[in-house]
Amino acid sequence: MYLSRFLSIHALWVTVSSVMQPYPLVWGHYDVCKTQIYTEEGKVWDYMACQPESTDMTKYLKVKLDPPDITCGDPPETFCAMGNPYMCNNECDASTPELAHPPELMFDFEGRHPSTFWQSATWKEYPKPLQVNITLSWSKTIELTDNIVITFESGRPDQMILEKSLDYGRTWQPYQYYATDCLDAFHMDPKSVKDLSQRTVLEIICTEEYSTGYMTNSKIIHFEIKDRFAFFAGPWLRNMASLYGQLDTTKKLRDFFTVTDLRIRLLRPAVGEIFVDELHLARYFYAISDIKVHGRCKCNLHATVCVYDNSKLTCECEHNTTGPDCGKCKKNYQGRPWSPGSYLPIPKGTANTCIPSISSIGNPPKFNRIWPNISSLEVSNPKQANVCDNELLHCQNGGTCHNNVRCLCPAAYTGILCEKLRCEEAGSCGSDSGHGAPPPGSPALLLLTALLGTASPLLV
Ligand SMILES: [Ca+2]
Repeated sequence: MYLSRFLSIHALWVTVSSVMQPYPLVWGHYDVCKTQIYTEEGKVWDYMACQPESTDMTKYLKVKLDPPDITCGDPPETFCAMGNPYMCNNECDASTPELAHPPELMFDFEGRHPSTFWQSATWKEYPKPLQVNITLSWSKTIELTDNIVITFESGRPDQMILEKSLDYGRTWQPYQYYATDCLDAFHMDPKSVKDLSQRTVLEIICTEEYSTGYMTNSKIIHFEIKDRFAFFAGPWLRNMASLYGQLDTTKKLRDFFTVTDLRIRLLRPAVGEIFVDELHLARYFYAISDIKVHGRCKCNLHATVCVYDNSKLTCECEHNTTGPDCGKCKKNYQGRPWSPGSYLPIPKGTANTCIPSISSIGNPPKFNRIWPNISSLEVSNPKQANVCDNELLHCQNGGTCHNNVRCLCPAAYTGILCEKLRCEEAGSCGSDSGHGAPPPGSPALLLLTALLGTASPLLV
């Protein structure tokens, strides 16, 4: 039944798409962009952002440890139970599969008992710090869509930093600090993600929530993606349109959830007491049984498919775009500057399809330069005369904010924030709309709205 429903939706969508033929540049390839979602009705297509499905990204990463020989078992060694220094009958031996704890055991299927885990050598060189960097690399920009979850087999570390890179590991920036005592470890006041707000959502915090040593039963550390989404989409993430609207217009927010690499810097193992027990250093080590990273290939809203071929992730770009992230227009399709597609569904969003180059279409594309009435804005916002910014005043429909004083609109749009269709102003929508979206009340749009919103009886 679900399949037939899907086919019905798809057949109707094809019909809708054909009705929309007068709007080829905006709509032309946008209808290929759909994602599968699970609803009470089963699995259906959701025609929203043009992006690959979110998935378990640990299947596609490469892991690197630094120092490279930090994994236990070479030479074999005995370690003690964390809570009991006299229980030292555990053995790590890299040459015996049953006693080895290599890094790949952080990413294997969990669910069996006992769990499988990577383990470091013990802190036998104390007081020299026992520090390990675990680097996860995708060689591709990805967007995180769910919490990063690290499950420790031993106690959670006293000090740890989660870092990210956006340039394949050349430069790094902190994502979150974790410590039993943030002030002592990092000179930062402890905070929880729940202390943040829409305005401060990008703040890098130090949290003490997950660093309570080995005395607690919980072995899990989170990097909270969903709590950050919730500042825009509500506590149950029901208002995703609001989040998508923010992502469309705020590059910093998009970049925040984007990474090419992650690095877990383990700086001090769980000690559990104020002093390290120097007589039993085999109690102190790191062990991680599982790391979860959920996300999707970043294709700049120009692809629904990301392929893994030759150990490499690549977007299958639509909309006449190209590059590993669909980050530029194809040759001969540079008729207007490249821009990402939009997260927001049609009609608010646009595919921002790359159009044929000037030489092949005759007329150069024009961007409207809007010079808004600054003084009138100053009245409502005396401290800040911004017409647009990346926080609250967003240029719409693919417009870009220039120096906070004007929106540069795509050719089909006008208005201070590019909110109006140019053809609407001219009263010519429908007659010559090669560069525009259909007017809000057009039959095509009404049919689409009915289809996706309220027409469920049609699909039974
Ligand atoms: Ca495991």
